[in-house]
Order: sequence, then C-alpha cells, then structure tokens
Amino acid sequence: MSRLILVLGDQLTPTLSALREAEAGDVIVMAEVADEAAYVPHHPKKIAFLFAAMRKFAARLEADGYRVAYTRLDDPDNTGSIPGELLRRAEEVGAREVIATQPGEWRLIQLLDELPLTVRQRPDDRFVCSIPEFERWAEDRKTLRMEFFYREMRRKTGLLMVDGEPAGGQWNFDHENRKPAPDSIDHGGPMRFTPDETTEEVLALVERRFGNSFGDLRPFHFATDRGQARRALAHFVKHALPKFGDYQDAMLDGDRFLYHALISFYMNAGLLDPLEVCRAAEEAWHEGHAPLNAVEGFVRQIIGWREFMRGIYFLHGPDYTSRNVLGHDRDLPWFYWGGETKMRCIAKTVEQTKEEAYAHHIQRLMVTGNFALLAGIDPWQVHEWYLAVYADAYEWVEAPNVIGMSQFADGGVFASKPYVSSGNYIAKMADYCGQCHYSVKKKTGEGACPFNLLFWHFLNRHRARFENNPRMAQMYRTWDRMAEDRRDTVLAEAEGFLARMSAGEVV
Ligand code: FAD
Ligand code: DLZ
Ligand code: SF4
Repeated sequence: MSRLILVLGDQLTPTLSALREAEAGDVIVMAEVADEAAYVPHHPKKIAFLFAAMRKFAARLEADGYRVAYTRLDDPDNTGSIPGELLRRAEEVGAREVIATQPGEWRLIQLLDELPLTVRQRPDDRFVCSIPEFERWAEDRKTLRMEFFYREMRRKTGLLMVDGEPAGGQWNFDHENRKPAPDSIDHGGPMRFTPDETTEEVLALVERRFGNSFGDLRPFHFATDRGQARRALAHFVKHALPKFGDYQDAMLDGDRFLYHALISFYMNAGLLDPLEVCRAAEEAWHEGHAPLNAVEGFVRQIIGWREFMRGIYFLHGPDYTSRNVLGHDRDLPWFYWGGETKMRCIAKTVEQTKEEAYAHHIQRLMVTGNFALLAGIDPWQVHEWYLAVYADAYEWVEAPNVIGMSQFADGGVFASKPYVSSGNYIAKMADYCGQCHYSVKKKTGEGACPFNLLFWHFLNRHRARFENNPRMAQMYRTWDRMAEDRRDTVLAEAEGFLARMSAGEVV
C-alpha cells in the first residue's frame, strides 16, 4: 500500500528526512492551503516566496521521478488545511500512513498527531544540533547561555577551529563588531532576481487572494529556488561579508540592508543548508577575502543563535508563546501596521518591513522590539506581529527571539537582562534621530524622545524584578540619583505619551 510523504512549505530540501524514506509508489503531498496562509496575516511577499519556491521544488521532485500530489491554493478540491489535504490524498490513493518531517511549530505537530491516520514524524535533521542533543546540553544547567552552547557547536562542526582551539585564539570577536553606522555602504545591496513564469503566476494569485494584507507584494526580488539562493549567498560572501562584523549592529535611514546577508528566508525554507553557508564564509576567511571578526560573527549567528533558539523553542513546549511574566497588556499600536507615527526610527523600520518583509536584527531588537517592551505591549500580540510580517518567520525561530530575547516575557530563560534602551542607543548606532520630530537629546518636555521617557517608566514599574540584577544596578543608581520632581515629571510624561498612543493619537 502506498504511503504519503508530507513536505511542508519550509521543508524544501531534497535530503529531507521524510523524503529519504520515500519508496516506489509513495506519494509526496505538498499543499498551498488557506489555513497556513492565514492563521496570522502573513506578509504577501512571504506567501508568494513560499508558494513559488514550493511549486519549483515540486517540479524538481517530479523531474527526479517522485510521484507528487501538489495542491494549488485555488484548486477547487482544496480543503484549506494540511490535515484536510492529507486526508483527501489518503483517500484518493488508498494510503493509511503518513511520513512527515517534524514541523517547526507545535501547532502543526499537534494537528498531525491528531489525524486519524498513522503519522510518523521524523526528526528534522537539517540542523547542527538535534533536539535531544540540546536537551542533554541544557539538562542540569542553571543558566542557558548561548555563548557556551556555541562553543560546543564550534567543536562539533570544526568551524573556525585550528588544532582544537578557536581560530585567532578567542571564541568571540564581538567587541570588534559594534561600530556605529558608516556614512554610506560600499556595495549595491543583496542580489535581486527577476520573477520567472512560475513566480509571476504565484504573484498574480497572491495579489488576488491576499492583496489587502499588510505588506507590499511588488516589487518581488526573492530567490525562489536553490540555485538562485546559492547565488544570493555567493553574492553576500563576495560583497558584504567582509564588513558584516564591523557594522552588524548599525542602522541607516537610507540603507535597509547594510552588510547583512538576507539569507534567513532561504535557510529557514530549506533552500540553503546552514553548514554550507558557514563553510562558504569560512572559506572566504581562509582565502583572505574576509577578516576573522566578520566570519566568526556571522558563523556565531548561525551555529550559535539560530540553533540555540530552536533548542529553546522545543525545550519549553507549546505554552512558551503565551508567557507574559511582566504582565504587559497594552494593545499593539496601529503604527506597527503602517499607521502614522512621528518616531522616525519606528516609521522607517515599519515602512521597510512593509515593503521588504525584512528588517535586520538590530531594527527588530532595538527599535520595534525595544519600543514594544518599554511601552508594555502584550507579548502575544508582538509575537503574532513578528510571525506575520517577516518572510523568515516560523515559530521555532521567531518565538524565542520575540518572547524570550526581545520581550523578556519568559522571565529570562536565556537572557540575563531585558534588551531595553533609551533613545541614546539608537542615536549612537543609527542616523534616524537627525530627521525625527522628537529630539533624542531631550529627556523631558515638549518633543522629548519617547524612548527616553519610556525607558525610565519601564525600569520604575519593574523595579522589584530587576533592581537586584547586577547588570541593571547602574541604571537604577542613575534613576535614584535624579531629583524626585524630575523623576515625577518623567513618569507623568511617559504616562501621558502611553495614554495618547493608546487613544489612537498620532505620537
Ligand atoms: P544576518 O544578520 O546576515 O545574519 C546571518 C544569519 O544568522 C541569519 O540569516 C540568521 O539565520 C542567523 N541569525 C542571526 N541572528 C539570529 C537570531 N537571533 N536567531 C536566529 N537566527 C539568527 N530570524 C529568523 O530567521 N526568523 C525570525 O522570525 C526572526 N525573528 C526575530 C525577531 C526578533 C524580535 C529578533 C530580535 C530577531 C529575529 N530573528 C529572526 C533573528 C534575526 O533578526 C534574523 O535572523 C536576521 O535579521 C535575518 O536577516 P539576515 O539573513 O540578513 O541575517
Ligand atoms: C508559512 C506558511 C504559509 C504561508 N503557507 C503554507 C502552505 O500553504 N503550505 C505549507 O505547507 N506551509 C505553509 N507555511 C509554513 C507553515 O505554516 C509552517 O509555518 C511551517 O511548516 C512550520 O515549520
Ligand atoms: Fe527614535 Fe527617539 Fe531617535 Fe526619534 S529621537 S528616531 S523616536 S530614538
């Protein structure tokens, strides 16, 4: 009896564990379904990227001799969900068994488990660290710190290791990687691809079905197959990697990409393998093309942060996304969905998010993330926003970044302190402030930067939780040294700002 082999939209890898088990007569099931496209209002670019890449991957599987049952979104028989499509195909071909690679979201794992078919979920081994291996690493550790995990992954992969020691004599070159924004960028940005026939067809479909969602569908320049994704990687290594480290934390009003790779979409959908990406960067170092601080910083993001986040997501179970230890309950302001705001840093980050389905790490963390945390926004709403608007967002990587790293809603599972800052940080690392309605130099009064007010408001309202944190003691000392009437003014103005924002005024 034939079996079904499920390949999800972010599992576009020929060596996928489920595909490795396929035998003659088995049917590969791939489906564009309304439930997956709409459980959060995904950015149209994200949907188009996935559907185009899925169609091209399915065609490749067919050319390789697989029997593929592919459902297009507008097929009249489309049941609208992954479980529905599996049941429909099972009936069609008389199958009782499904082989799947475990999805990257608890929601889907549970849906598959509930199917009235025999579903075997195989480990997703497209990562350096398996889930059991991460669990063993985390067991008995009081604190989970990415840095120590990362060193294990360096040893395991041999990346940037020389005779068993870290290249350059140290594990981490971050202290060299915090340069403020340069005046300009000396390369032409990420590689852009002209949509082919398949992609154009998908663009027309997405325009029809999701044209009213937040996010611009066109222009569309994403890579949509492995060959293109590999070219995008090579382009990054050649043009941007050498300066990736120096300007990793910088932001520029006039440049959306700086020296970032823009490959998370491709890795997360399975078009690029994380180790091949790291090896390409390592080779650039061996060849003298990119310095060690850049290559180490880049490799750390992938075999360090990316793997670590996945481990945290699966370690903490399906309830992780509902955590809210700080009790934040304010609604996400409308300006996250493109409404007007006078805060230049937010307006530019949201505008770019709308147009590109992309913002780089420090924009996500220190602009939109920092603001949401300072303003006390409900972390669930923040999580849904990030999951919807970025083309690289799947819960296994998005949730730990948002719930854990950015919103501290998990109480510090792996972050030793919340990522909060006043406007000073943004002023130092970016050039937004010069063109802002607000003044970053003003701490109170008309036109004072809202980040300056909300920073103290946050510290004050969470004093009991954070004042004994050694990494925050200095901030509390500074606050305590302020004259009492000044502290009162800061808090009253912060309250006024939050009230105006929640009332829907343009702030
Ligand atoms: P680069 O800056 O060039 O970095 C190279 C690669 O390192 C990335 O492609 C990515 O695979 C990896 N990486 C870097 N930082 C992280 C990290 N913190 N976690 C995991 N991988 C990392 N990344 C996602 O892939 N999906 C998400 O949904 C996502 N949501 C985020 C939400 C918040 C609030 C924050 C602070 C970060 C989030 N990140 C997410 C991490 C990071 O912002 C993106 O991976 C990065 O911006 C992708 O762009 P890039 O390829 O140009 O990355
Ligand atoms: C994100 C997404 C979207 C928009 N659409 C589909 C789809 O139609 N079919 C599919 O198989 N997968 C889709 N995905 C990805 C899943 O929703 C889910 O996020 C990942 O499979 C989790 O690993
Ligand atoms: Fe953002 Fe404040 Fe700078 Fe304006 S002044 S860009 S709100 S940090």
